[in-house]
Parts: sequence; C-alpha cells; structure tokens
Amino acid sequence: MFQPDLEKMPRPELEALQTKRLKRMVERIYSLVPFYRRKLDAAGIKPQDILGMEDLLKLPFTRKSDLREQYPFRMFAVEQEEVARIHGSSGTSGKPTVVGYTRKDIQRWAELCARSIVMAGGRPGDVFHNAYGYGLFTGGLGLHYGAERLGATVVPVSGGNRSRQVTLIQDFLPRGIGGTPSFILSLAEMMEDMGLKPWTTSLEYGIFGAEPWSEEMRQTLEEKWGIDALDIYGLSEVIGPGVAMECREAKDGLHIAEDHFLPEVIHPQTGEPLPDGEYGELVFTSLTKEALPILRYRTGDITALHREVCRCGRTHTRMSRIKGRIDDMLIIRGVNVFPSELEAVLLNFEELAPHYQLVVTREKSIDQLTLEVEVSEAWFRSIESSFGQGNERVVQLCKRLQSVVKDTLYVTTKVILKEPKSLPRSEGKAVRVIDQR
Ligand code: DLL
Repeated sequence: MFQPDLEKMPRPELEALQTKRLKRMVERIYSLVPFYRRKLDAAGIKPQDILGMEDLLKLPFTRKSDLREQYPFRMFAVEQEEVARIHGSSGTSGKPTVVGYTRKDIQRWAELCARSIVMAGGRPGDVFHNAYGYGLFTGGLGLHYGAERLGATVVPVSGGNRSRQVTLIQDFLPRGIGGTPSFILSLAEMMEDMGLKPWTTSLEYGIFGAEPWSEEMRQTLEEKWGIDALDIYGLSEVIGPGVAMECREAKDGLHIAEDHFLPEVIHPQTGEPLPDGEYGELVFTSLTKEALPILRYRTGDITALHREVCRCGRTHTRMSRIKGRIDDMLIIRGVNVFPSELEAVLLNFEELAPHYQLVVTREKSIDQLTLEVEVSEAWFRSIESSFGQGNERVVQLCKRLQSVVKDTLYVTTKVILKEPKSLPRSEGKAVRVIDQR
C-alpha cells in the first residue's frame, strides 16, 4: 500500500476526518466562491449549519452546466496567481469545462495516482508506459506525476502512433502500462499484425480507464497481454484519474479515495439518496481541493456503492464498475441500454472481435439500433472467399447475435458483421455510439 495509514483508516476515524474536512470546505467556498455563496444563501444554509455528515444532504448539487456558466475561472476559490495548472474536458458543446489546481492540489493528485499504481501492483523502480493523452485531458499528466511520485521511470508516450509504442514497449521493458482500454486493445492488435506476441512482453499490469469497459473486456485484455488489467476512474471536475481504483487482490469494485472525496449515489431523476448496492448517479464532494472545490457534483456516471471492508484490507468504500453515463444510455423503444452491456454480450462470441459501434437512427419515428461488429480474423479466414451479408454462415451468426441481445438486454437490434479492421480504431476514448437521429 502506498499510504496504509490513510487507505486502511478505521471507519470511525475516517468519518471524523471527513466531517472535519467537509465543514472546512463549506466555510471556504462560502467565503471565497460567489457562485456557492449565492447557492447556499438561496437554500437558506450557513456554513455553521453543517455539523455532521448527515447535513451533506442539505447542500445543493453542482452540475456540469454550472461549470460551463462560470467559464472559465469563476468557480475557482483561489487567485489566479495561485493556480499552478489548468486542465479541462472537451464536452460535446464547443467550450471545454475548465478545472484548476494549486501546487498542493497537484501534489495530492500525484499521491492519489501513485496510490492507484500501487493498487495495480506497481512499485518504485518500475518502468511505466503512459499511453494516456497528454494535454488538457487529465489522463496523461495525472498518471505521469503519479508514477514519478511513486519512484517509477515514466515513458510519456501519450496516445497514438501505435507502431512506435510497440517498439518502445519492446525496448524499454515496462512493468506497467496505462491507457484507455480501447486503445490498449488496438495496440495488442498492432503487435499481432507485426507477427509479435503481446503476452510475451515485460508488462505485468495495466491501469485502464477514462471510458466504460466490461468485465469481458478485462478478460480479453488480460489474456492478450498476459497482465492484470485494473480499472481506474476519475473525472476532471473532481481531480482527474485516481478518484477511485481497483485493487489487484480483489478486482471487485474501485476503492474511492474517501479521505479526499465524499461519494453518494442518488436517483438521477429525484435526486434522493439510494441505498448501498443500488445503481444510480454518482455524486462527489471534494474535501481537500484548493483551487476548484466542488460540492455534490453530479457526475452523470451510473454505479453502486459497497461499504464492506475489502479483502485487500482497505477500508475505503468501493464503487461498481461504471455502467455508463446517463447521457450515453440509449433508450430504444422504451428499453434502456448501455453500450458496455452490449460489449459484454458480444465478447462471448468467439466468431467476433471486440471492435464494435452502435448506430442509432430514426425510421418513421421509431428508433432503430444497428450493431456493427467486426468478425474475428480466424472466423473471417474460414469463410473469406464468400464473406458478405448473403452468406449463410453470416446470416446465422447475425441471427444468433440478435437473439442473444434480445434475450439479455430486451432490445431488438439490426446486426451488421464487418470485416476485420474495418471499424475505426480508438486513439483515446472510444466512440461507441453514432447517433444519427
Ligand atoms: O477521463 C479522467 C481519467 C483519465 C480517468 C485516465 C481514468 C484514467 P474526463 O475526461 O473528465 O476525465 O472524463 C470523465 O470519463 O465522468 C466517466 O464518464 C468516464 N470515465 C472515466 N473513468 C472511467 C472508468 C477522465 N474507469 C468521464 N470507467 C467520467 C468508465 C470512466 N467511465
């Protein structure tokens, strides 16, 4: 463990620390951020009303739209001279959401990312191949500082240029790798194309996140690379990667860094808290962030919380693998579908490769879902000469896939089987849904 005294802190002690930090944080934002002072005044709450954790529920939510409206720096609680760095996330609508860090914030964030790397099995002296994008995106620099803080040797390769990445992995002998699961999958494919065997590299563990992925994708990545593949979660509005991380011992939910962030799961429509174990929208309150403290931030991500102590000995609450974002949930003729649930279904077909895309169209005011998925190289070779939508084996496979999707997800899809390597490969976060409505 990187910080055992904090990661294994007994719950009563942890809750006392959280309460103390929450009170201080509400006082700070009330006096330093006019946006929050207005919100708290409107809700009739004074900082001194916050006496314990139960009072958290009285506090107002913050939404992504609030950050957009306060663009670029009006949510900051420090003067610009104290801001050491800016990051951001490019949403769908033009302007990015801007977040800021003081030097202290960057130090704490580096500690959280170091914790995450250790949870995956990393140690000082490792070579860490960092294939997360560098730039405004928090993935690259976040894990970079974390790996350095741990005492690892970082290879800041960023995303893209897959053949160079393969060369660097072969030459620098990294133990650890970080990147989006879709990109790391495409890297394995590149190695296979070059006649190399990804499972024979020096890699032992992978830290994968920034996009939803499934348990089946974990298996695929673990087999292809011969590594432990662990899930890392975070979002720029809260800090970036390192908000939560799976441990190698259990691979059963992600430990939330609760000494810095308070998690809640609420009903996305009513905003009411949901009991542990129930899926809903994840909400975070930062407890220690200086430049951009955030109160009850609605992440839009769907998960459930679990508070039992983990096999690894950490006491911090775990969250289930993210099912998806509320905005990415497809509602097809009244049925809710997350792309990651479809991924889980199709990775069980040995005739298919884990490269897929969902196209949503509207025909005569009815939504249609089309699943475009590549077939595996081996299966393709077995019918190469006659591959096409009229081929009997193709028709049969489409039918089987349609029926399994219907039985497990209750949704009717059109299926189009694609030749190997015909769908675009991810350079960072994969685009799974193409909405043409
Ligand atoms: O994606 C931070 C990050 C970088 C996390 C590297 C992990 C690794 P944003 O660009 O602000 O930050 O996007 C945040 O990405 O609200 C989720 O919807 C999604 N996301 C992040 N991690 C996971 C994950 C980074 N492990 C948004 N599983 C979040 C599923 C994830 N979705």
